[in-house]
Amino acid sequence: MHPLKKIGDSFERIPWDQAIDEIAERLSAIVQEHGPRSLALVGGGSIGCALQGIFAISLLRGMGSQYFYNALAQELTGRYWADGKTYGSQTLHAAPDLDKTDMLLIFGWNPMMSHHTPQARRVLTKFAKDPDRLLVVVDPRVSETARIADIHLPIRPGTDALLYRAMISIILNEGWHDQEYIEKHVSGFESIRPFFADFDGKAAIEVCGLDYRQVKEVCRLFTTRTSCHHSDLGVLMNRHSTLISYLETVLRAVCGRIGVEGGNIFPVSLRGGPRKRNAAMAEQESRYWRTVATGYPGITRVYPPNVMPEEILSEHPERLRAVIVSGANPLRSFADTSAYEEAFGKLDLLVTIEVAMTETAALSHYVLPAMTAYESWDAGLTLWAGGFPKIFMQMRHPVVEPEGEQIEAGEIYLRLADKLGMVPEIPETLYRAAESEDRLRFGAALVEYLKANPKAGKNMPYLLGKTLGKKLGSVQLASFWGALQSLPPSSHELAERAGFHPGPGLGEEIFQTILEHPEGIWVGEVDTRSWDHFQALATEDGLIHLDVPEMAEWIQEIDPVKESERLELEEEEYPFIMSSGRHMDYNANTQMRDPAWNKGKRACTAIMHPADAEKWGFEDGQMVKVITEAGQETIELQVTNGTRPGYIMIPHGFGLIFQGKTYGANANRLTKNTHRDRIAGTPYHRYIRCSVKAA
Ligand SMILES: Nc1nc2c(c(=O)[nH]1)N[C@H]1C(S)=C(S)[C@@H](COP(=O)(O)OP(=O)(O)OC[C@H]3O[C@@H](n4cnc5c(=O)[nH]c(N)nc54)[C@H](O)[C@@H]3O)O[C@H]1N2
Ligand SMILES: Nc1nc2c(c(=O)[nH]1)N[C@H]1C(S)=C(S)[C@@H](COP(=O)(O)OP(=O)(O)OC[C@H]3O[C@@H](n4cnc5c(=O)[nH]c(N)nc54)[C@H](O)[C@@H]3O)O[C@H]1N2
Ligand SMILES: [Mo]
Repeated sequence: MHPLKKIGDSFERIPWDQAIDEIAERLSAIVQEHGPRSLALVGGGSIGCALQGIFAISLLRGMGSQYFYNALAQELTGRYWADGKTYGSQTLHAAPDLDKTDMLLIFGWNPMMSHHTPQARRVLTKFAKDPDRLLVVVDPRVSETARIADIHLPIRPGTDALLYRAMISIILNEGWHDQEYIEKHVSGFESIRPFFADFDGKAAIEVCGLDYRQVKEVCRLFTTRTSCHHSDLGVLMNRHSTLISYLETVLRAVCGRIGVEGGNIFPVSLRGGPRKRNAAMAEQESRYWRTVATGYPGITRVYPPNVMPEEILSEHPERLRAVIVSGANPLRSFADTSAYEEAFGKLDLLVTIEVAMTETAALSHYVLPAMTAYESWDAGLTLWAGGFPKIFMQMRHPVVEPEGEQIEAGEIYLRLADKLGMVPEIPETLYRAAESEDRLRFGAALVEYLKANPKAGKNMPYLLGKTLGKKLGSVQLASFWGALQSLPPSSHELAERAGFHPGPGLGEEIFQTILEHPEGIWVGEVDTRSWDHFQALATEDGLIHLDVPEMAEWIQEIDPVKESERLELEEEEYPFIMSSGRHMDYNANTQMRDPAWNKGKRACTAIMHPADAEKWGFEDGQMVKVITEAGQETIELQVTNGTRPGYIMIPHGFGLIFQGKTYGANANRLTKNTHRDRIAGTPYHRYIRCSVKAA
């Protein structure tokens, strides 16, 4: 509820001004002495609370640093990398067209529990019940989504790369691919074809523990129906993650399923417009940094949390020394808690902006209290995520007053930036215009000011925060208004179809309407009659590029003999495979801190198959010790056929300390931060070798 400063071993309450002054002073001293590479930002917004992000990143960049670490690089950056190579932009992602498809093929995705698509349970249940539609789930266990599927392929954990290579090879060998589509929309097909021509698909599918005829039938269905495909953490947080993302694009492309109705389509956002030629392939340009000790690039300019402990503990002169954390809890969310504890202990400055006294906050030099999602104007992914054909937008209103001195996270960054001298001089006229009831007048004054001071545009969020933010009572809301004033021309047509009036007043009209509708609005619509999905591609030639040299060597490693050798090698020391991060009704990342939420539930258990329990002599309800390369944790055992033999699952988001007491096991005491993807640095949380002993 109040800014806190660590003095000795405990925290003392200090006034806001003192906190801002001291932090600004220490930040600038560290950057002056060790260079901007010594500073990193972590998080920059939590799920559902994204508006502070633009302020946080502006502060980081204003200090000259590029080191933005975020959970996206715990899951999606490998896929973004592959999208960049094949579609020409790391921000173009093809989503399943659930409305129009009649077959959905899923790998490693459990939306019945993760709700990772709007109205997941309703949409998926309806889909599964429809006799004309087919749901196929590839998952090692009978997941809640596999349970309602028409076909379930119970794949051996960690072997999806083999299965994808086998499926593509079956499709090409049978001649089931879409030659006409390939000729029209794909480049590099002939050069990658040999990777699949002589591949022993039968042997591969055997290693995957699947039935060859059934897989072949799924291939036939996928190539003959109006099909689409989706995958998620089960493969993203697994062996060969980035390669798998690439193979998925190959599979969809050779089957002609990208950019077609009922296939995988590109959602459209008001901000992006239909064609977003985005050259954000930062890792290829020398002006974008790599991490100094581990040499990882920022994909979509996001760096992988997995390397942060090494970046702090390194002897490199430009190693990380100061970290600002906001809307994230690295000490529980990021892999390898022990490595993080050691690393964060070595920082010269750790500042955490939070709504709770988290494990990360407890280690910090300063803790700054942010308003929660209930106290401030904020929005999540629904703000700019886009849709197809209808585009949704929502801004949440504050519904309660904070009881302490909390302010918006965006404002905390603004105050720091101001103290650090990053906010341009603002003339009285602009302040006065902001006070007027007529926002159009403010808009005109702003345009005048920017004409005279073109460089000030760089600090837009701060400029808006300090002027309009005062009038609106929210710097975050002011920054959103600003973003709506600079919509690209393409957005006007989209918005017109949702009943808005194109022209200079559009941004203001949308802003007003959103304020009047806290439940969200349809803000735009794509005209599907004239819409060409291939307009969205950002490659120079407008084709999907399958020839990706970085993938060539990696694909050839995916061979049934080599893969089964690798898989068996580890089995002796660590007989179990663990999935660290089971999603269920009782967790939401690390956000459920008060154990009262899960009172009377078996919320934090390790689930094990009855056959394993019998083999190892375990009983339901007993405490067990799970041991990995990284460490060990004690957890309650739950025996259930929700998992498969040899495969245990534990949830993440537990092991949280609430009022001095720890509840449940910390999944990330068991994950090793070096166990990561070679390109993206993302963790293998769905494939961790472990042993289980009675505690
Ligand atoms: N209840 C709840 N919902 C959440 C969250 C939460 O903490 N709790 N977190 C949210 C967040 S941040 C995210 S990113 C999403 C993620 O949501 P999802 O991507 O749906 O992730 P998971 O729930 O991990 O589901 C992954 C599935 O992959 C399967 N799997 C494991 N290993 C393999 C494998 O080797 N191959 C294949 N093919 N499948 C495998 C698992 O059995 C599991 O059923 O969930 C969001 N929703
Ligand atoms: N072992 C293992 N670890 C995992 C995963 C896994 O499957 N297994 N999943 C990973 C995934 S997919 C993700 S996305 C990450 C997520 O991990 P993080 O990025 O750490 O995010 P969260 O746990 O969602 O929330 C972090 C913090 O945000 C704070 N918070 C909530 N609202 C606000 C707000 O309005 N303002 C501010 N400033 N703070 C707020 C909460 O108090 C919480 O401490 O975890 C990853 N960690
Ligand atoms: Mo996530």
